[in-house]
Amino acid sequence: MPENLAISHSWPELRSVLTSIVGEQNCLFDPQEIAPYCEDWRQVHKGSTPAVVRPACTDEVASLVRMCAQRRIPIVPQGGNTSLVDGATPSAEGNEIVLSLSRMNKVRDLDLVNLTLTVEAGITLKAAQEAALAEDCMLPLSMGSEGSAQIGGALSTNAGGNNTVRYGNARDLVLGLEVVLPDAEIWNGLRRLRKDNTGYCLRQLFVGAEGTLGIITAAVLKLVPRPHDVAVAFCAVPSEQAALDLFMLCRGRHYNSIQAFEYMCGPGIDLVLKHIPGTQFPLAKPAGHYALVELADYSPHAGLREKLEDVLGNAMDAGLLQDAVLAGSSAERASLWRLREEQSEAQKREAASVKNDISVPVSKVAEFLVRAGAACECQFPGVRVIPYGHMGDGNIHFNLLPAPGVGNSTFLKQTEAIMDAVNEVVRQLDGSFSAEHGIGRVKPYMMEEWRGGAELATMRRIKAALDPLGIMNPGKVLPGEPTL
Ligand code: 2HG
Ligand code: ZN
Repeated sequence: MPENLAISHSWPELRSVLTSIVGEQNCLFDPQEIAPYCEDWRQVHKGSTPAVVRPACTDEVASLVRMCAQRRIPIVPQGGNTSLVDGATPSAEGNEIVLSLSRMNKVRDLDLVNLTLTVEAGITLKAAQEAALAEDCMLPLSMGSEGSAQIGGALSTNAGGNNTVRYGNARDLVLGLEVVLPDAEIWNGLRRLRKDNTGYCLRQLFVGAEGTLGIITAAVLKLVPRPHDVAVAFCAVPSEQAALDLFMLCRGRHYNSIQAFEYMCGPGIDLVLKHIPGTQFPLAKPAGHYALVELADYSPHAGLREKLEDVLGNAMDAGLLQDAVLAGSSAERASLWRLREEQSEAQKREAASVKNDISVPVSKVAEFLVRAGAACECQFPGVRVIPYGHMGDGNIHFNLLPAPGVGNSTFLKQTEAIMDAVNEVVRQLDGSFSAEHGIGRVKPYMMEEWRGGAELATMRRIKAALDPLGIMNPGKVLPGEPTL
């Protein structure tokens, strides 16, 4: 805990205050009940907290924040707890309260003419998608963790996912926000306007701030009509460059319908087939590199399957493609997508991994894969390089697993050295060390080097202006202690 945060409370008194705000059944004090809120999804980071509170509404969030501000108690806002950079769990010191948004999971409004969905922060991405689908619309934010990840967390990290290539990040999909500020004031910015030039764009300040500037409690999200024609192909390609060339070919022909273009490598697919029951390899023989292409159109008569077949035929003639399979039904689409979506889970079941969620300009993504792979193989002999990700928007999850026979804890000691090696290539290619997972508690130490000077100084000023007590998710995003 920062020194300036003097605790002026006793825990027994605090318990009764928390209970009076959210009710007894929504305050967890029992260490066993609390444990899942303290550990990250990867089971790498374990923190501790005296209490988890689960408010039901924005007013309750505001009361909790007011109470914490008065007593200088730091708050860790938590959604689905799917952060891959330890952004949503408390520190090991045990003096931060976890504020879980899970009970705030209502759909507040769906405006079909305006094409907007207003939801509370604790709704899962999947539930929000389903609410849109029920009205023949689509919420175009989609990712492997969508069954657990919540809208508040997705916005707080500016999540990307599989459809970024067409619809952008979470940031591009948000029109309005409701936020409880660190002084407990509620900012109701739930506007549903597509044009609204009224000063600084406050909502974008909270998107990607990882809960360090306030707690997002509700959001207005853009919808699109539900696509009625979808074509998916799983492709074996001879190289990283061929994958990128295939992307360019598909994008050039179908710029308005390309919805996802994902890269996977041979060892990554092998891990999915090994660890995820029910997955099947869909091609005749294995390859070194794969791409998953999805085209979607709002018209049911777009003929996308034929169009995709045609473009893949051209790719084959040009030597960019070794083999491909097109899904013939929605069940087949889902099973091809599982080969991509289960990459993260399969890696987790295999061993601990060092994750590098990086981005480079799309034009450099093949070069990045080749150069970062070579750098790691040379500097960390035997390490297993298993990258995959959103090639169409230049975001690769450049993950590494221990060499056979090397234990997880020995391997994880090399985390910083491995990240440095990868980031060196990222830097040379004008990329970023954090693409869509955020900074959390894992990467603040990189901020000085990558964003130092005017950029980091401005971020610190914003933090100090909005959260002068430093009670909002301390230790995340910005390096060092909060300043008064
Ligand atoms: C994905 O694209 C997620 O599957 C998770 O962003 C990436 O686990 C990872 O490294
Ligand atoms: Zn991703």
